Amino acid sequence: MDLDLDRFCRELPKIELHAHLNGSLSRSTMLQLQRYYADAGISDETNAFFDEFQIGAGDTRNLSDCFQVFNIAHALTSTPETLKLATTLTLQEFQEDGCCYIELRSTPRDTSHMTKRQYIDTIVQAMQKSSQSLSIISLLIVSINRSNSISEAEEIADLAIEYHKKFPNVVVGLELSGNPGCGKFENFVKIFSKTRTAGLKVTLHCGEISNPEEILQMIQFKPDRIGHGTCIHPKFGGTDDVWEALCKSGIPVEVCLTSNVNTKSAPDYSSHHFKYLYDANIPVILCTDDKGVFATSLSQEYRICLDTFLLDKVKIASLALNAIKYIFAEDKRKLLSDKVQNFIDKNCV
Ligand code: 6MZ
Repeated sequence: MDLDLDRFCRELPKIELHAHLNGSLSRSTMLQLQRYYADAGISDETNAFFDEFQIGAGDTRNLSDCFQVFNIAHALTSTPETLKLATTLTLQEFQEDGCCYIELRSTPRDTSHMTKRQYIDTIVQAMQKSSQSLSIISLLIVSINRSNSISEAEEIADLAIEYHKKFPNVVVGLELSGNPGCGKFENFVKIFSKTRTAGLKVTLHCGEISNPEEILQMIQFKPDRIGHGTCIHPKFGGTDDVWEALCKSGIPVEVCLTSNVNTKSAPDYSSHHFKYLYDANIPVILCTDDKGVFATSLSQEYRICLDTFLLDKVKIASLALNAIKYIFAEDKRKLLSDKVQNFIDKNCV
């Protein structure tokens, strides 16, 4: 390993635009959360499943299996106190990894200790508090799970609108995620149209499995970004039509290399669809997806990308610089661009 490049990827100020809170919990964060439950006398019942949380390289589980592991994290973030701690520790870890801006996403859920409203409120508070001690800029994208009922999704969307009005600099978007084999985008279109009219940005998990009809509906909806885009190119289960639609749309794609490889959505790094997106000049943003589950970090994703696709320092740093064009906090673009450009000027001679 070239240590110099490792350090370059770590110190490069990076932008994270696709990270699910409960998939991002590190082992050390989970241990702290467990300790909290033990001290509070609440049984969390996660001990037996702890080792199942991580889906590392070579794991036999695939994409549809991976959705079960989030229950383990959910058992550890079921109270306002632990959700707050999980948010704070996760933001800290992203900062330590050289990330200067993050749009963290999470699905509000009712638990026996809090409501969906308290769930959003807790994360917003944790982000505001963290901004006093951390330099990383953090914002929240509220998630709807494809398995949510329509009435549940409406409730979440209304809360997202309410919190966007109260905290426009924190709650910035709504996204659709969850097991791509469940639910249909068309059932959620009205909800996303309503939140968009209210000023929230939209990002959609799109084409995680082959479903050209839905991919086309999503592209025609013109989201601000899409996540994954795995099965859009004809080589990966897409069609010429959907690929052409994506190319014409200019919609940026949040790419999660290790997540796709570890869930076997991509056979290996070198045949990952990143190459096709990049070569077609479709804007790509390197992201982690679930750094805890997939045992990765944002700097590791940059390093893997550099090695696999033989990019040089300027090209890899340009990925971070270009990502800034697609962040939802438009007022932060100048500040962040100056920061990344400064780093490039100093380190890419
Ligand atoms: C689709 C995913 C995902 O929201 O509880 N999630 N949805 N595809 C993926 N690729 C692997 N990874 C995570 O974080 C966990 C939730 O994020 C979504 C799932 O709905 C999962 O339950 P939060 O913070």
